[in-house]
Amino acid sequence: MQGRVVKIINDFYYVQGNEKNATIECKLKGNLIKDNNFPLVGDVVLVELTGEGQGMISDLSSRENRLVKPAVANVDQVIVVTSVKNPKPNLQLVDRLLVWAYFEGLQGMVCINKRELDYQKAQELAEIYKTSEINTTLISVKENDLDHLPKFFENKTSVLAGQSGVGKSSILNTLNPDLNLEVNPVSRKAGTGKHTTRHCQLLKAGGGFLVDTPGFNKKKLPEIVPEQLELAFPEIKKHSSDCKFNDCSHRKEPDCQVKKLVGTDIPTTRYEHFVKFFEELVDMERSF
Ligand SMILES: Nc1nc2c(ncn2[C@@H]2O[C@H](COP(=O)(O)OP(=O)(O)O)[C@@H](O)[C@H]2O)c(=O)[nH]1
Ligand SMILES: [Mg+2]
Ligand SMILES: [Zn+2]
Repeated sequence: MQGRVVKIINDFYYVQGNEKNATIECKLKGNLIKDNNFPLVGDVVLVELTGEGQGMISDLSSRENRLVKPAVANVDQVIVVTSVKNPKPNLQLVDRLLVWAYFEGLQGMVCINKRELDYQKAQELAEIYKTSEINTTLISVKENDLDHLPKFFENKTSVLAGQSGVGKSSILNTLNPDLNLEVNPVSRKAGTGKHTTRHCQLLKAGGGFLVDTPGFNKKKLPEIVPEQLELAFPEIKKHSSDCKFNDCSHRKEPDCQVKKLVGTDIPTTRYEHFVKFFEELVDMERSF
Protein backbone atom coordinates (compact mmCIF):
# COMPACT_ATOMS: atom_id res chain seq x y z
CA MET A 1 0.00 0.00 0.00
CA GLN A 2 0.92 3.64 -0.42
CA GLY A 3 0.74 6.13 2.41
CA ARG A 4 2.13 9.21 3.99
CA VAL A 5 4.61 9.33 6.86
CA VAL A 6 2.82 11.24 9.61
CA LYS A 7 5.22 10.77 12.50
CA ILE A 8 8.72 9.48 13.18
CA ILE A 9 9.87 8.29 16.57
CA ASN A 10 13.39 6.88 16.72
CA ASP A 11 13.46 4.34 13.89
CA PHE A 12 9.72 3.81 13.79
CA TYR A 13 7.81 5.45 10.96
CA TYR A 14 4.06 5.87 11.28
CA VAL A 15 2.30 5.76 7.94
CA GLN A 16 -1.26 6.71 7.16
CA GLY A 17 -2.93 5.13 4.14
CA ASN A 18 -6.28 6.32 2.92
CA GLU A 19 -8.60 8.06 5.35
CA LYS A 20 -10.19 4.99 6.87
CA ASN A 21 -6.96 3.16 7.54
CA ALA A 22 -5.39 3.32 10.92
CA THR A 23 -1.75 4.30 11.16
CA ILE A 24 0.72 1.56 10.28
CA GLU A 25 3.84 1.25 12.39
CA CYS A 26 6.76 0.67 10.06
CA LYS A 27 10.46 0.04 9.97
CA LEU A 28 12.67 0.72 6.97
CA LYS A 29 13.83 -1.98 4.58
CA GLY A 30 17.57 -2.48 4.32
CA ASN A 31 17.85 -0.99 0.83
CA LEU A 32 16.66 2.44 2.06
CA ILE A 33 19.06 2.39 4.99
CA LYS A 34 21.95 1.32 2.76
CA ASP A 35 21.22 4.16 0.32
CA ASN A 36 20.83 6.64 3.16
CA ASN A 37 17.35 7.24 1.82
CA PHE A 38 15.54 8.11 5.03
CA PRO A 39 11.93 9.26 4.80
CA LEU A 40 10.81 12.54 6.31
CA VAL A 41 7.46 13.35 7.82
CA GLY A 42 5.25 14.14 4.82
CA ASP A 43 6.91 11.71 2.45
CA VAL A 44 4.79 9.44 0.29
CA VAL A 45 6.02 5.89 0.83
CA LEU A 46 5.36 2.34 -0.28
CA VAL A 47 4.60 -0.08 2.54
CA GLU A 48 4.70 -3.84 2.56
CA LEU A 49 2.34 -5.00 5.27
CA THR A 50 3.86 -7.58 7.59
CA GLY A 51 1.15 -7.95 10.22
CA GLU A 52 -1.76 -6.28 11.94
CA GLY A 53 -0.98 -2.56 11.79
CA GLN A 54 2.66 -3.20 10.94
CA GLY A 55 4.81 -3.00 7.86
CA MET A 56 8.08 -2.26 6.17
CA ILE A 57 8.73 0.81 4.05
CA SER A 58 10.30 -0.30 0.80
CA ASP A 59 10.36 2.88 -1.27
CA LEU A 60 9.66 6.59 -1.18
CA SER A 61 8.34 8.87 -3.92
CA SER A 62 10.26 11.92 -5.05
CA ARG A 63 9.51 15.05 -3.05
CA GLU A 64 7.71 18.16 -4.28
CA ASN A 65 9.67 20.14 -1.73
CA ARG A 66 11.09 19.88 1.75
CA LEU A 67 11.41 22.25 4.62
CA VAL A 68 14.31 22.05 7.02
CA LYS A 69 12.66 23.62 10.02
CA PRO A 70 10.20 22.03 10.56
CA ALA A 71 11.59 18.98 8.75
CA VAL A 72 8.63 18.10 6.53
CA ALA A 73 8.28 17.09 2.91
CA ASN A 74 5.54 17.88 0.39
CA VAL A 75 4.12 21.00 1.99
CA ASP A 76 1.61 23.22 0.12
CA GLN A 77 1.06 26.14 2.39
CA VAL A 78 2.17 28.11 5.42
CA ILE A 79 -0.56 29.49 7.65
CA VAL A 80 0.91 32.27 9.73
CA VAL A 81 -1.09 32.51 12.92
CA THR A 82 -1.13 35.64 15.02
CA SER A 83 -3.32 36.85 17.85
CA VAL A 84 -5.04 40.17 18.32
CA LYS A 85 -3.45 40.44 21.76
CA ASN A 86 -2.10 38.24 24.52
CA PRO A 87 0.51 37.79 23.16
CA LYS A 88 0.85 41.17 21.47
CA PRO A 89 1.03 40.56 17.71
CA ASN A 90 4.52 40.49 16.28
CA LEU A 91 3.85 41.74 12.74
CA GLN A 92 7.50 41.72 11.84
CA LEU A 93 7.55 38.00 12.52
CA VAL A 94 4.36 37.55 10.48
CA ASP A 95 5.99 39.29 7.52
CA ARG A 96 9.21 37.35 7.95
CA LEU A 97 7.29 34.08 7.88
CA LEU A 98 5.44 35.20 4.75
CA VAL A 99 8.78 35.96 3.08
CA TRP A 100 10.03 32.55 4.12
CA ALA A 101 6.90 30.84 2.71
CA TYR A 102 7.22 32.71 -0.58
CA PHE A 103 10.83 31.72 -1.17
CA GLU A 104 10.12 28.12 -0.21
CA GLY A 105 7.63 28.21 -3.08
CA LEU A 106 4.67 27.83 -0.74
CA GLN A 107 1.42 29.68 -0.53
CA GLY A 108 1.23 31.92 2.52
CA MET A 109 -1.80 33.08 4.42
CA VAL A 110 -2.52 34.89 7.67
CA CYS A 111 -4.90 33.68 10.33
CA ILE A 112 -5.73 36.15 13.08
CA ASN A 113 -6.90 34.42 16.24
CA LYS A 114 -8.45 35.69 19.50
CA ARG A 115 -10.59 38.18 17.65
CA GLU A 116 -13.05 38.25 20.57
CA LEU A 117 -10.43 40.07 22.63
CA ASP A 118 -10.73 43.19 20.45
CA TYR A 119 -12.90 43.11 17.36
CA GLN A 120 -11.77 46.48 16.10
CA LYS A 121 -8.07 45.71 16.42
CA ALA A 122 -8.70 42.36 14.73
CA GLN A 123 -10.33 44.12 11.81
CA GLU A 124 -7.43 46.57 11.53
CA LEU A 125 -4.93 43.73 11.41
CA ALA A 126 -6.96 41.94 8.77
CA GLU A 127 -7.07 45.11 6.66
CA ILE A 128 -3.28 45.26 6.57
CA TYR A 129 -3.00 41.85 4.96
CA LYS A 130 -6.03 42.22 2.74
CA THR A 131 -4.57 45.45 1.35
CA SER A 132 -1.39 43.49 0.71
CA GLU A 133 -3.34 40.88 -1.25
CA ILE A 134 -2.55 38.12 1.19
CA ASN A 135 -5.23 35.60 2.05
CA THR A 136 -6.43 36.50 5.53
CA THR A 137 -8.97 35.13 7.93
CA LEU A 138 -10.18 36.10 11.40
CA ILE A 139 -11.06 33.47 13.98
CA SER A 140 -11.69 32.95 17.65
CA VAL A 141 -11.00 29.51 19.05
CA LYS A 142 -12.46 30.62 22.36
CA GLU A 143 -15.82 31.47 20.82
CA ASN A 144 -15.68 28.47 18.52
CA ASP A 145 -15.71 30.85 15.59
CA LEU A 146 -13.53 28.99 13.12
CA ASP A 147 -15.88 27.00 10.90
CA HIS A 148 -14.67 28.97 7.91
CA LEU A 149 -11.04 27.95 8.48
CA PRO A 150 -10.97 24.41 7.01
CA LYS A 151 -11.81 25.62 3.50
CA PHE A 152 -8.36 27.17 3.38
CA PHE A 153 -6.55 23.89 3.93
CA GLU A 154 -8.80 21.13 2.67
CA ASN A 155 -6.79 18.57 0.71
CA LYS A 156 -3.57 20.42 1.43
CA THR A 157 -0.61 20.02 3.71
CA SER A 158 -0.18 23.19 5.70
CA VAL A 159 2.32 24.29 8.27
CA LEU A 160 0.97 26.37 11.13
CA ALA A 161 3.62 28.89 12.06
CA GLY A 162 3.75 31.83 14.40
CA GLN A 163 4.69 33.02 17.84
CA SER A 164 4.00 30.71 20.73
CA GLY A 165 0.79 31.42 22.56
CA VAL A 166 -1.21 32.59 19.54
CA GLY A 167 -3.37 29.44 19.57
CA LYS A 168 -1.95 27.07 16.95
CA SER A 169 -2.43 23.94 19.05
CA SER A 170 -5.83 25.18 20.18
CA ILE A 171 -6.93 25.49 16.54
CA LEU A 172 -5.91 21.90 15.87
CA ASN A 173 -7.58 20.56 19.00
CA THR A 174 -10.83 22.29 18.11
CA LEU A 175 -10.86 20.99 14.55
CA ASN A 176 -9.91 17.50 15.66
CA PRO A 177 -10.60 16.84 19.36
CA ASP A 178 -8.90 13.43 19.11
CA LEU A 179 -5.55 15.17 18.80
CA ASN A 180 -5.48 16.34 22.38
CA LEU A 181 -2.42 18.52 21.89
CA GLU A 182 -0.90 20.34 24.78
CA VAL A 183 -2.18 23.88 25.12
CA ASN A 184 -0.37 26.30 27.36
CA PRO A 185 -1.50 29.51 28.90
CA VAL A 186 0.45 32.46 27.63
CA SER A 187 3.14 33.01 30.23
CA ARG A 188 2.18 36.03 32.19
CA LYS A 189 5.66 37.27 32.90
CA ALA A 190 6.85 37.66 29.36
CA GLY A 191 3.51 37.51 27.58
CA THR A 192 5.23 35.24 25.12
CA GLY A 193 4.00 31.74 25.91
CA LYS A 194 6.05 28.58 26.32
CA HIS A 195 7.42 26.20 23.75
CA THR A 196 5.50 23.00 24.13
CA THR A 197 5.11 21.45 20.68
CA ARG A 198 8.07 19.11 20.36
CA HIS A 199 8.27 16.57 17.61
CA CYS A 200 7.02 17.36 14.20
CA GLN A 201 4.10 15.34 12.85
CA LEU A 202 1.32 15.54 10.29
CA LEU A 203 -2.05 15.92 11.96
CA LYS A 204 -5.37 15.25 10.28
CA ALA A 205 -7.72 18.15 10.77
CA GLY A 206 -10.35 19.92 8.73
CA GLY A 207 -9.89 17.67 5.70
CA GLY A 208 -6.20 18.36 5.35
CA PHE A 209 -2.89 17.60 6.97
CA LEU A 210 -1.47 20.17 9.31
CA VAL A 211 1.91 20.52 10.92
CA ASP A 212 1.99 22.20 14.30
CA THR A 213 5.28 23.96 14.98
CA PRO A 214 6.76 25.07 18.24
CA GLY A 215 6.40 28.82 18.24
CA PHE A 216 9.37 30.21 16.50
CA ASN A 217 9.85 33.72 17.64
CA LYS A 218 12.68 34.32 15.20
CA LYS A 219 13.19 33.41 11.61
CA LYS A 220 16.23 34.04 9.47
CA LEU A 221 15.64 35.53 6.05
CA PRO A 222 16.20 33.26 3.06
CA GLU A 223 19.47 33.54 1.15
CA ILE A 224 18.32 35.84 -1.61
CA VAL A 225 19.72 39.05 -3.06
CA PRO A 226 17.97 42.17 -1.71
CA GLU A 227 16.49 42.94 -5.15
CA GLN A 228 14.43 39.74 -4.99
CA LEU A 229 12.72 40.69 -1.74
CA GLU A 230 9.86 42.61 -3.35
CA LEU A 231 8.66 39.40 -4.99
CA ALA A 232 7.36 38.42 -1.57
CA PHE A 233 5.53 41.75 -1.16
CA PRO A 234 2.80 41.71 -3.82
CA GLU A 235 1.60 45.21 -2.91
CA ILE A 236 5.10 46.64 -3.46
CA LYS A 237 5.91 44.60 -6.54
CA LYS A 238 2.69 45.80 -8.13
CA HIS A 239 3.83 49.44 -8.10
CA SER A 240 7.58 49.11 -8.50
CA SER A 241 7.43 49.47 -12.28
CA ASP A 242 6.05 52.99 -11.78
CA CYS A 243 9.15 54.14 -9.90
CA LYS A 244 11.49 56.47 -11.76
CA PHE A 245 14.45 54.10 -11.56
CA ASN A 246 13.86 50.56 -12.64
CA ASP A 247 16.27 49.31 -10.01
CA CYS A 248 14.58 51.41 -7.33
CA SER A 249 14.94 49.85 -3.88
CA HIS A 250 12.09 52.04 -2.58
CA ARG A 251 14.14 53.52 0.21
CA LYS A 252 15.91 56.76 -0.66
CA GLU A 253 15.47 57.13 -4.40
CA PRO A 254 13.54 60.13 -5.78
CA ASP A 255 10.19 59.68 -7.52
CA CYS A 256 9.53 56.37 -5.87
CA GLN A 257 5.92 55.36 -6.45
CA VAL A 258 6.07 52.80 -3.66
CA LYS A 259 7.00 55.40 -1.04
CA LYS A 260 4.17 57.62 -2.26
CA LEU A 261 1.65 54.87 -1.58
CA VAL A 262 2.80 54.01 1.93
CA GLY A 263 -0.15 54.45 4.27
CA THR A 264 -2.70 53.91 1.50
CA ASP A 265 -2.21 51.05 -0.96
CA ILE A 266 0.85 49.86 0.93
CA PRO A 267 0.37 49.36 4.67
CA THR A 268 2.94 51.22 6.75
CA THR A 269 4.07 48.20 8.79
CA ARG A 270 4.55 46.15 5.64
CA TYR A 271 6.70 48.88 4.09
CA GLU A 272 8.74 49.26 7.29
CA HIS A 273 9.41 45.54 7.38
CA PHE A 274 10.30 45.54 3.71
CA VAL A 275 12.96 48.19 4.38
CA LYS A 276 14.20 46.37 7.47
CA PHE A 277 14.52 43.05 5.64
CA PHE A 278 16.12 44.73 2.62
CA GLU A 279 18.81 46.20 4.86
CA GLU A 280 19.33 42.88 6.61
CA LEU A 281 19.83 41.26 3.22
CA VAL A 282 22.33 43.95 2.20
CA ASP A 283 24.28 43.23 5.40
CA MET A 284 24.14 39.49 4.76
CA GLU A 285 25.46 40.03 1.25
CA ARG A 286 28.38 42.07 2.62
CA SER A 287 29.34 39.31 4.97
CA PHE A 288 29.69 36.69 2.21
N1 LIG B 1 -8.88 34.58 24.49
C1 LIG B 1 -8.53 33.59 23.68
N2 LIG B 1 -7.56 32.72 24.08
C2 LIG B 1 -7.23 31.73 23.23
C3 LIG B 1 -7.84 31.59 21.95
N3 LIG B 1 -7.27 30.54 21.33
C4 LIG B 1 -6.34 30.04 22.18
N4 LIG B 1 -6.31 30.74 23.33
C5 LIG B 1 -5.44 30.52 24.50
O1 LIG B 1 -4.11 30.90 24.17
C6 LIG B 1 -3.18 30.11 24.91
C7 LIG B 1 -2.12 29.52 23.99
O2 LIG B 1 -2.72 28.59 23.12
P1 LIG B 1 -1.89 27.45 22.35
O3 LIG B 1 -2.86 26.74 21.49
O4 LIG B 1 -1.08 26.65 23.30
O5 LIG B 1 -0.93 28.36 21.45
P2 LIG B 1 0.33 27.90 20.54
O6 LIG B 1 1.55 28.16 21.37
O7 LIG B 1 0.30 28.79 19.36
O8 LIG B 1 0.12 26.47 20.20
C8 LIG B 1 -4.02 29.06 25.65
O9 LIG B 1 -4.22 29.50 26.97
C9 LIG B 1 -5.33 29.06 24.90
O10 LIG B 1 -6.41 28.66 25.70
C10 LIG B 1 -8.88 32.53 21.58
O11 LIG B 1 -9.48 32.50 20.51
N5 LIG B 1 -9.15 33.51 22.48
MG1 LIG C 1 1.40 24.85 20.50
ZN1 LIG D 1 10.55 52.75 -5.67
